[in-house]
Amino acid sequence: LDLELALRHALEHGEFLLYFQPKVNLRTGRISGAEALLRWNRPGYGLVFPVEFVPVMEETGLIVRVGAWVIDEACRQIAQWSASDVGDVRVAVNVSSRQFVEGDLEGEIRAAVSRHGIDPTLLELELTESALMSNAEHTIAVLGNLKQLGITIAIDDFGTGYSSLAYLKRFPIDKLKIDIAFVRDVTVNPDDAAIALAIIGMAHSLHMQVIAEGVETPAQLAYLRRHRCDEVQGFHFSRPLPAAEFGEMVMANV
Ligand code: G
Ligand code: G
Ligand code: MN
Ligand code: NA
Repeated sequence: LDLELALRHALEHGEFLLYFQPKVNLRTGRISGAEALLRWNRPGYGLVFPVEFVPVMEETGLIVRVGAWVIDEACRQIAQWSASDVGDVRVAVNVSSRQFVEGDLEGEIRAAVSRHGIDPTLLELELTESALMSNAEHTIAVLGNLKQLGITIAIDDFGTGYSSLAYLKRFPIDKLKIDIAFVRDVTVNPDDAAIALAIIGMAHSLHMQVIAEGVETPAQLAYLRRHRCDEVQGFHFSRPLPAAEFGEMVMANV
């Protein structure tokens, strides 16, 4: 309860901020965008990570309002970078299941895109399988409208949720994000390798892109590149960074 109050206070007093972790295009070797990751600069505690507070926000429903703030803040940052020497950066935002089901995602995105005057193709959403599976008609309608706007739709933690592969055919999905659980041992565990390769092959056959998360070693990177994974993200390249540091990394990454 104390934590819930503190989180409401945090939203009203601007204690949340976004960090940005680079995504790298394996064909060009260049930074292709970033995942925005929520942080809480809690007075007296320092920087608090999502694992400590996102579950509470999910339980209390506060994630719906904080999620709207994340979208607005991501668009504000995209606009700031576009107007600077950093240039256009595609930013992926995590959307929780409750935010997708209970919130007005489409309305919030339209409002944020127009408020900050950004190109909507610079915005990407990372949705989990569970968010999409709760109401198929709602999912089809919302994703269809977002896609028309030019938003990229990615499935986060792919392969770890409860879902049906049929939804890949029914929903307008652009990208699958291979969960870290299959990436960690991809070069040493044949089962993980088989799953990762199956995801890459299926994604490409369905004309979707594929990104691997949690890439930490040169061996994982080489394996994923050899097997035509499109993008990678992970500590091998960079931890999540404050916006200013991410901008410098982009400018250095000619
Ligand atoms: O940043 P970190 O690696 O600690 O993130 C841990 C988890 O928190 C990830 O699963 C990530 O999806 C989730 N998370 C981070 N930022 C957000 C956010 O803005 N909204 C939601 N719903 N989840 C987030
Ligand atoms: O579930 P989601 O994909 O949103 O999770 C993102 C989380 O993964 C963040 O907490 C981020 O810090 C973490 N992360 C990013 N890269 C790596 C990595 O290379 N290794 C590990 N162990 N975690 C990572
Ligand atoms: Mn994510
Ligand atoms: Na993940």
